[in-house]
Amino acid sequence: MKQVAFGLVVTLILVSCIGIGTVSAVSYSNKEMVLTFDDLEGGDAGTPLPVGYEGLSWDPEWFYWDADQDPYTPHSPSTRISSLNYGGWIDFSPLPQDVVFSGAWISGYNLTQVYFEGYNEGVLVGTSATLTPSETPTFLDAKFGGPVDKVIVVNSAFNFFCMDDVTYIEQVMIVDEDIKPGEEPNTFSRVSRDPLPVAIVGETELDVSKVNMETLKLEGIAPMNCSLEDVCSLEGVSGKDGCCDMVMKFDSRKLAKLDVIRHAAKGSTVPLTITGILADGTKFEGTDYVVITR
Ligand SMILES: [Ca+2]
Ligand SMILES: [Ca+2]
Ligand SMILES: [Ca+2]
Repeated sequence: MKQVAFGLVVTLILVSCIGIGTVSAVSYSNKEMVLTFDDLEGGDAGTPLPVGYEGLSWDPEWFYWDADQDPYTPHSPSTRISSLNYGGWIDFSPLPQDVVFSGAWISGYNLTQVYFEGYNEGVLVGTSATLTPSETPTFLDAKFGGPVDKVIVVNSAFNFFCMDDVTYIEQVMIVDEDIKPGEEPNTFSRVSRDPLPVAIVGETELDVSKVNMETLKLEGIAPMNCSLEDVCSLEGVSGKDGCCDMVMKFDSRKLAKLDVIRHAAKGSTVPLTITGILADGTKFEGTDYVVITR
């Protein structure tokens, strides 16, 4: 991600001063997360959701399954969740910030009624409308009116409902990614065997030693290796600036197989996004671009 620094231009009689403010690439962006559960296969009423699924804490009563079963229609095929205990809770407090809980898709028998309660620090923030399920999934909009750290799904019957595509808004840190640190433009040859170096630019607001290296992915591909070195600075400038950078090397042959690169025309520009998580749980991402030369 490249951000433009705006200089303040002051003209005083014949003297012009250009003041450059402190430049930071770190900002935060609201990102909608949709938990589809579709990475979980199989399952039945005896299969609990994995502990810590998607970094959250879940009522151990939640179970998942992917087999067809009317009227428990998944909103995203094929996996959805349910519980045999009058609903269940989702605890967002493992995340570094509170979330805005949007809602989830509900289906099932019209023998029950479902609503959400949202809590923050144990205090009720809001209660959704009440939904009577049918075999057609319906979005139950939480409309809590404020951020929450816990949601309770209240179900009036022991069972008879399922839930899918749990949707919430989480803050994601936007960092400065520099493919081929200090170089511009970033050329990429699809026949190259040389590893592609990529840096996350360290700065006063981003201590890259706090990056959990095991979580780093460039378009879903893990680096071959990573190291902490001072090689570049913000705005793609080469050389040391006193702030350590996270420097990774990626297998160019794996990158060349990505659809976005494989299908790109020669000479076109392709965004490659780096994602990862800091030690405190903060999710981050950054985007830089390569120009396809071959
Ligand atoms: Ca699903
Ligand atoms: Ca570069
Ligand atoms: Ca640096």
